[in-house]
Amino acid sequence: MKTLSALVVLSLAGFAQAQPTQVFYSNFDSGQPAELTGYGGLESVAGFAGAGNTGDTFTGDLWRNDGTASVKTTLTLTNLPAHNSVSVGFLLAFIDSWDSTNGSPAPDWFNLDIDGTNFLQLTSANASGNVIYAGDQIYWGGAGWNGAWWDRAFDMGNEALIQSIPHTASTLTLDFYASGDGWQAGIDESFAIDNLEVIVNKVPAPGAVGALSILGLAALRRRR
Ligand SMILES: [Ca+2]
Ligand SMILES: [Ca+2]
Ligand SMILES: [Ca+2]
Repeated sequence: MKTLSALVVLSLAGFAQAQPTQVFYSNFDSGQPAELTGYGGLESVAGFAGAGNTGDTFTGDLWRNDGTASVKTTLTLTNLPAHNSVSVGFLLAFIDSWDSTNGSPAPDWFNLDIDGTNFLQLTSANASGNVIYAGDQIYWGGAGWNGAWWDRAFDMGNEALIQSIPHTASTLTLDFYASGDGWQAGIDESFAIDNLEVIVNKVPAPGAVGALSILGLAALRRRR
């Protein structure tokens, strides 16, 4: 009976799937979302238009931050429903002459902090250097900003570092900013985001799974 009980618990635990709820989404095509504050502004996606994966491509406008190091774009969410973890997705563009971590002047970094803790620190070699974020690259070409430099973009929706992050607080803050001793900002280097999405995941509490297990075991007992 102990073996059977363990099997029932295991099989029912499989049903305790995370239930996702989208708590924020913006494609930046109808103005600045109220939840977004700080530095930056709306601009046309220009040559990035259509780049991306099915159903998740650059369209209309994006949000570009061409500020100096550590000048932040901030998303603040409040009154989140009960949850155990959070997942973040967005399209990320490295615009103009990024110099990687080993070009000149370098390093150039894109950062994402979640509730004040750094989760992403990424770079791109658009003009010099050779270290490039090894993510889901969706664009490499001249998208139409300043100078002859090519621009690069990634779909961050499958980046494991920002999926199912343990989180239970009712508020969430995302800070997007550049940094690094080589950061030149302005028309030299900037970044942009589009299709920003935040999902909270709710996994049923262990108590709920336990109750289900007892019910399942009782059902099995009746069938024997
Ligand atoms: Ca857009
Ligand atoms: Ca540069
Ligand atoms: Ca630089």
